[in-house]
Amino acid sequence: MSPAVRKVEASGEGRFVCVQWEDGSESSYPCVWLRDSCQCPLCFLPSAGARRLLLEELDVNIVVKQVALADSKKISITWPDEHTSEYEAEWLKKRCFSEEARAVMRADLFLPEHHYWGSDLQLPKISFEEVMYNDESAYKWLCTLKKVGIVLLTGAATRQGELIRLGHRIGFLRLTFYGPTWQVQDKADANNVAYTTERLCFHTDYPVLQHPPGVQFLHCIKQTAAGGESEVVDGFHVSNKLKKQNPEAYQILSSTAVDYTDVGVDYCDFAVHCKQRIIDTDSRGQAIRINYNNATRDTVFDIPAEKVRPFYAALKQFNDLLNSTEHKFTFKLKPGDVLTFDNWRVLHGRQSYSSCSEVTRHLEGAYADWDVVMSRLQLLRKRVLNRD
Ligand code: OGA
Ligand code: NM2
Ligand code: ZN
Ligand code: ZN
Repeated sequence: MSPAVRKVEASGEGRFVCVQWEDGSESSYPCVWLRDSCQCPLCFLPSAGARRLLLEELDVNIVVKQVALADSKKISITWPDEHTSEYEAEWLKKRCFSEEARAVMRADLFLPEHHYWGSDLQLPKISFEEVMYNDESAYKWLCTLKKVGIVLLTGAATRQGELIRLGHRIGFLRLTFYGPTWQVQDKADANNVAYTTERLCFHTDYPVLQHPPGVQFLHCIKQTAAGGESEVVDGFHVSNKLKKQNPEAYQILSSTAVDYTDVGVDYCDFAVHCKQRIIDTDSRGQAIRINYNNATRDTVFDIPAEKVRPFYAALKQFNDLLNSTEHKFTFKLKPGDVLTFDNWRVLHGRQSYSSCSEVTRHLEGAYADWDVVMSRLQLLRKRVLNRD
């Protein structure tokens, strides 16, 4: 049910407009924001859903000249220059500046809720073809990917090209120097440690890029009989643990800029360098992105000599926690499995397998950006929940 307005009036010497709702609650809107958000065709371009009004034209000290109820579902404001603006009740209510209303909007837009996990992970599984053709399944997939950080899609065809299809399902894949999709196989003169039969310890992919891929897909096309098991761990959960158990190590890993490097030839030739903090945090000190691949961590290390050993000690502590049986989850991909996970949150690894003259193990991999995945998630949500 859309909200109705009981009363509207200017307050704070005309600097605010106060709306009293039928349910007795109140919302107060700053005039500068109301003027800036005018929805009239001069100020707003509906076809783009974007503001036409230029900041040059906005008076930050603006006050209302007159405010009135057009009807119970709409208020109208006249500004000192006689420009008039109308605002729908529902539109206003959603944009209420109260702490609670902003929290609701934030949750709707960014789905920040995380379900942390350890070795007890119940790996979420959904059928690959259902995700391809059914919007509810696709919505479920992306919601779970955001919340849990990992989902296994099952029953894909065991041939290359399935990730291209999955990319089209969300929008598009992220191209990198390793190509639009890439083949994880034992290769002669491997240009990456992933393209050998060696063990890969817990890592996130591609911290050498300024904006590392947010989401990773690994499609198992062929699996070796012995070895090659996958390991995953919830990097946010482990970071929280580290912060509690060893605040000093957390402080070092969340503040030290670590050099990464990747030089070689694949999709094209490349020589990439980047500085990343291994635990990237937000303004409240909460981990928001793990940037850790021990293989591409540079031998160039641009920090003072006396800080080097403490850094390694901190990294060891983090690595030990990642590898603890309490935190890591081990499983083995089967042909037709597509592992999808949050590459900013979940660290992954694999056990070694024996080398052989023929190819015994083959995964096809691809990346997507969180921007693209979240965009598809929002569109699917509207469609599935039949809103807007
Ligand atoms: C990779 C990787 C995992 C595997 O290619 O970056 O982590 O199981 N591969 O081979
Ligand atoms: N591959 C799998 O950071 C990395 O080098 C991750 C990337 C080669 C595309 C590996
Ligand atoms: Zn206007
Ligand atoms: Zn990897």
